[in-house]
Amino acid sequence: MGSQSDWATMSHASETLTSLGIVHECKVVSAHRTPDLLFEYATEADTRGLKVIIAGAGGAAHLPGMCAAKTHLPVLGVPVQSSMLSGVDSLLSIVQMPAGIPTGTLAIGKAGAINSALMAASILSLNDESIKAALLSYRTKQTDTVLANPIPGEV
Ligand code: RP5
Repeated sequence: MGSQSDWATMSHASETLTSLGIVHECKVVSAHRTPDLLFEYATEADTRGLKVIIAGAGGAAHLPGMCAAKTHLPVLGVPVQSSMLSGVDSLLSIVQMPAGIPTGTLAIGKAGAINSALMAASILSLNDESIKAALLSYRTKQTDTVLANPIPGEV
């Protein structure tokens, strides 16, 4: 994520990954404040064994796009809700990548953070049966919870 202030949002991605048993690391790497670290992180990601990168950032959110420019690994961008423009600035900064360097863009805020983890799990499940089982179990539990909780008074 681009700042410690993004952790309130991105912790939801981390918690979801943990609940699925997916080993991961959480780091602050800023496209603006630590650009050399970002280049190093993205350039070395593949050889370090990373498979998917989730990049959460707010405002002029260059982090996912710049990260994707320096690695062929899938980069999932989470627009963090900003105080001035409610995250619409973050969303547009991440989603409108010119052709050639893609970023997968999730929803603004908590929902996007959770879904970034589920999307990462979906990608990893293509080559990992235990993650596939964990993801299917997560979805089944979610469905069962909805079905077990009808609108009060309308059972
Ligand atoms: C972005 O600037 C970060 O991703 C964060 O969402 C935003 C504000 O950062 P702080 O000023 O709170 O550190 O780079």
